[in-house]
Amino acid sequence: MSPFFLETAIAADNYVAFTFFVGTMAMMAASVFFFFEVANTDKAWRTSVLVSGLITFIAAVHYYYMRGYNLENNTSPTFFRYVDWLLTVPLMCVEFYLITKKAGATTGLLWKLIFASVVMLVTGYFGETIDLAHSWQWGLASGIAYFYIVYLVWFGDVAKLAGATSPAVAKAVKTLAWFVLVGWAIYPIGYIQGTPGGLFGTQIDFGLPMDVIYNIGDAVNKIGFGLVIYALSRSESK
Ligand SMILES: *C/C=C(C)/C=C/C=C(C)/C=C/C1=C(C)CCCC1(C)C
Repeated sequence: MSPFFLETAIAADNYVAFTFFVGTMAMMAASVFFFFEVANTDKAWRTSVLVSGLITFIAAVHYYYMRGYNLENNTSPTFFRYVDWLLTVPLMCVEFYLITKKAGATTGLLWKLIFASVVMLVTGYFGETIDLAHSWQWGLASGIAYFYIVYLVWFGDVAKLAGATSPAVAKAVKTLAWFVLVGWAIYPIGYIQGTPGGLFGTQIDFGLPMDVIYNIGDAVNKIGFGLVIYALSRSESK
């Protein structure tokens, strides 16, 4: 496969491939936006906006690859999907850390978030590829790690620290907490669609291919999450 050109046309009815294509473009556009806006951001918020751009940029590179992979093989690019998540989800944890740091967030909190997200993703990967026979058990383990993150951002240290900062930070953390609770819940739906045991012991057909569900999740969560950080950086800048 040629790495640089769209070598095969996307068939008009191949909407899985189309969502990879649109995803690539959206991630690229978002990255350009965040990178350029760093220069218009107050010093204190530049790193946060930069990290938003890194998240969508890493995703753009993976989406470009996954688009070609899916077009050529007509299968899910699961390995690269998880490589992307393993890089971008910990960076989202860094975002939570950066915006609550002024209220005293410690690197201990950062590592808790990163550790939970790695457990969530590695167990999900096992259930989706290596040990399909036990996909619901792996999914359950992944779900427990997920709910631990939900707990931290809704009721744990992240929530407590956010309450001790400016009203704008508290509001942004609340919005990001909704992303984690609702936006991230799109992914288990993809998992239930795409694995034999799902999360409840059986596969359920939601009528959308797993990759479309995951691609929607990524667009909502990576770009949306970044825009919340961007909006916060605006409201806190003069
Ligand atoms: C940019 C990518 C993001 C925000 C990916 C997030 C992924 C998840 C929250 C995945 C969660 C899963 C479960 C909670 C259970 C089933 C297995 C997973 C890995 C799909």
